Amino acid sequence: MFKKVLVANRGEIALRIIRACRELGIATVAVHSTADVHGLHVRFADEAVCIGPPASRDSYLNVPAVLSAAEITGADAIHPGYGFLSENAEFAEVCRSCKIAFIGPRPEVIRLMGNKVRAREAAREAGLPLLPGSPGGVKDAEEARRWAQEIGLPVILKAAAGGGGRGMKIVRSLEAIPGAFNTASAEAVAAFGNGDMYIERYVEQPRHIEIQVVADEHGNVIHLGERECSVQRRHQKLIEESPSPGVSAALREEMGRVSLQAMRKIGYNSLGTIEFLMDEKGRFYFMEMNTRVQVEHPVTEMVTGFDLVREQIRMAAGAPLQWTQADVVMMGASIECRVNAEDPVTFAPSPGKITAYHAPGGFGVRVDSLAYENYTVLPYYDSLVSKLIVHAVDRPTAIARMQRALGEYVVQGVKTNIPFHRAALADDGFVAGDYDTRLVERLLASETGTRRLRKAIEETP
Ligand code: MV4
Repeated sequence: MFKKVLVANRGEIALRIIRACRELGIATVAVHSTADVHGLHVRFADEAVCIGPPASRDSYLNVPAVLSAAEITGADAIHPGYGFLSENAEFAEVCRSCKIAFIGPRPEVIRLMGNKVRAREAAREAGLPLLPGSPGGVKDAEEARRWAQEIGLPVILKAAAGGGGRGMKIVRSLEAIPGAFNTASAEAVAAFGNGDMYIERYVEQPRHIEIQVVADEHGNVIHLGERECSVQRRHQKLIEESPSPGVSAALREEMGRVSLQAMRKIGYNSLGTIEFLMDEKGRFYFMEMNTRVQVEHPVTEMVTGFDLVREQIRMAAGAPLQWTQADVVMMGASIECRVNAEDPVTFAPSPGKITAYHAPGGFGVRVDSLAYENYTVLPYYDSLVSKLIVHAVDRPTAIARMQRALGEYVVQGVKTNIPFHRAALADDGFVAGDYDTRLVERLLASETGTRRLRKAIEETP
């Protein structure tokens, strides 16, 4: 097992990783920017190294600074968390050449999944269902137009280097293809330095459902069911749950089966998530693969009892998985609300000092948070203050428990989206489990939704 792990991240996920290391008897090193000296990860780690000024590119994304911190402290592994360097294949390669273990899959796999055209090809070869689309990239607007005619409208143009919703254009008429292709490709060049595009049939009103997979270096592969991630705004997830109310036991079995088969074909060995789009008929299609631990991993942990971060670390050290697929039983229902320091109506970030703080607790409540009273939410990083996670015997009980926990939560001094969560959990579609990726938009456009939101804002201390 590793002796010392450097945690190349901040906030709640850095704490999550430090906690897992402590339980495994592994020493920890925090790295932090000058702005993060008062961060809980700095206090909770055994050692801390300042790696640069506040801006992420100068600190948490600064590869030489992170590696120097690992060398100086004698860390034998680096956990990248999510975001930052977590899906940077070059970083994983440099770790390898420095003989420091990167806690994640091999750099080649990170690179493969980072290129959405190559990931799509790999997924097809591995037997995952795909939407009709170009087998490789489309090199120009004319080729895109030919594919659109073949596939049928509407179509979506996506950047090979994109992901997470960046560099996409929906096209509903053939005439609109050249303009859309050229704009999207130019945007992709500006954003990622790569203008390669591909094209697929566009699914209206999809659900976003992802399968958690776990694969060790000894050929053992299991899946831990799905997470429903359709409650999102501008590609920022707000509420996630497991199991998905839109996935039957038979569908879960099928999605799990094809996911395991694909992971074996790819030779994957770490934690991973396969993202699928699901249409209104319950058909599912490969979208992307994430090679990191995800923000929403706790809902899977709560329903399966499987400690994802612990196992991710153990597997990176070469330990065999101690679970077989038969050990995976999904029990009850879990929901996560991402509590952000932001305006509940406009979603504008609201950094500043938390002047009063009381986190909820009680049966079935978990809070993964960076916050404490007098902590200052910084403007340099994402606005996630806490993940409030509940687990209950069934979905209606989980919703009631989440409403109860949100009602206990006191965060003063900054605005939070707690009122938004209260309104979303009361939404008829959400309660019925009958919703898709338009839920947030629909809620904010509806009379009932905005009335609930206003009322929740009034009732929030
Ligand atoms: C799509 C799609 C519909 N059809 N692809 C958004 C994130 C990126 N990973 C891909 N995304 C989408 N791809 C096809 N062929 C709709 C989306 C999409 C979406 C997906 C998941 C969650 C929220 C979303 C919101 C808008 C669009």
